[in-house]
Amino acid sequence: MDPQIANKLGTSLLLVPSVHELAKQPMTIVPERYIHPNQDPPSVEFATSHQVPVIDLNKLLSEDENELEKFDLACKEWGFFQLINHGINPSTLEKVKISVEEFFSLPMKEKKKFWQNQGDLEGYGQNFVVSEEQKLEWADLFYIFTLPSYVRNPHLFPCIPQPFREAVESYSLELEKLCMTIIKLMAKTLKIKPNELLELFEDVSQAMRMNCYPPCPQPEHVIGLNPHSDAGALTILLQVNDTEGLEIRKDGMWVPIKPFSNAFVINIGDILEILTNGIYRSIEHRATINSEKQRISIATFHGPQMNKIIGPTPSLVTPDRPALFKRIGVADYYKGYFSRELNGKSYLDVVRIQNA
Ligand SMILES: O=C(O)CCC(=O)C(=O)O
Repeated sequence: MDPQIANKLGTSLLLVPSVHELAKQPMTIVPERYIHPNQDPPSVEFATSHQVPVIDLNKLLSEDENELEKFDLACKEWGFFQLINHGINPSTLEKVKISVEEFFSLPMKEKKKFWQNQGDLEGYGQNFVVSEEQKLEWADLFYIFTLPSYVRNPHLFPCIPQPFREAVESYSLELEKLCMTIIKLMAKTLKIKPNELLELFEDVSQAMRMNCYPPCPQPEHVIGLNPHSDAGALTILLQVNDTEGLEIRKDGMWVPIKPFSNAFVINIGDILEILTNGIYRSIEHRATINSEKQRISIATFHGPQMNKIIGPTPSLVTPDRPALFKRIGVADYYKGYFSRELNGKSYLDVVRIQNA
């Protein structure tokens, strides 16, 4: 793959101020540009009886039929699950969590060294800002391409201070392995030949989005991350501190997620929905803000190589279940996704076959 492809996925981004800096100022009313009126509140009542499935990777790997069935249902009905007993060394998690927290708490003059250039996805700042009128999210992010290693930005990645860079590198490799394990298990539960999916994920592409959501005096009027589904195949989310904020839309209601300590929250992205011909579904989610506490999360996105063409996997297209999506190049899918404001699952319609 041309290393330039990854770095040129976002071309119409506008630069915005740091919310981390803004939130340090004394404030009772947030600036108008951050106010998102008419947001649906979370359904706490629904959440008390419905929580995302908790999947035990140890059990899946020992071929526990009940767990495999639970995993298959989680991918079909929720598009989200928490993964426990995932085998990733707790010290790898601890190191990456500490380094990310330290990174966000660096003085602005240090973080400025990583500030996005106009039009770039990578770096410190924001994504999905495409117009001067658009409402902004209450968050700062640090976005980097991590794998394959040859797509790492030579002006960004090597400048990440140690031990943060080393922590990111070990975490990235462990998550790549975990992603492949999950994709193989999906091939099994979908009853398709493993290679039908796996050959797309040779040299998996991986990016990390580290999110910092500062506290806000009007949390119900701002949003940390707009409702969206992820573009890629599989997202592995690590909650860095114990402030909650992730919500997913289930049966039309917003359900808050309560991550277990050191568990991963895993979700299916649009590309996996396309590849599985709609059997496994990407689900809308959003990040809300706390009035007093900062929240930090690391979302690690995995997908096929940028130069691959994707479409429904042939063995999942049958007379009873015709292809629901058109074929499209992976890089083209991402380019369109990153050139718009986040808006639920609407971007998937670009490849949806009408009347299928
Ligand atoms: O911070 C979270 O919990 C959600 C992060 C997320 O959805 C993303 O980075 O795409």
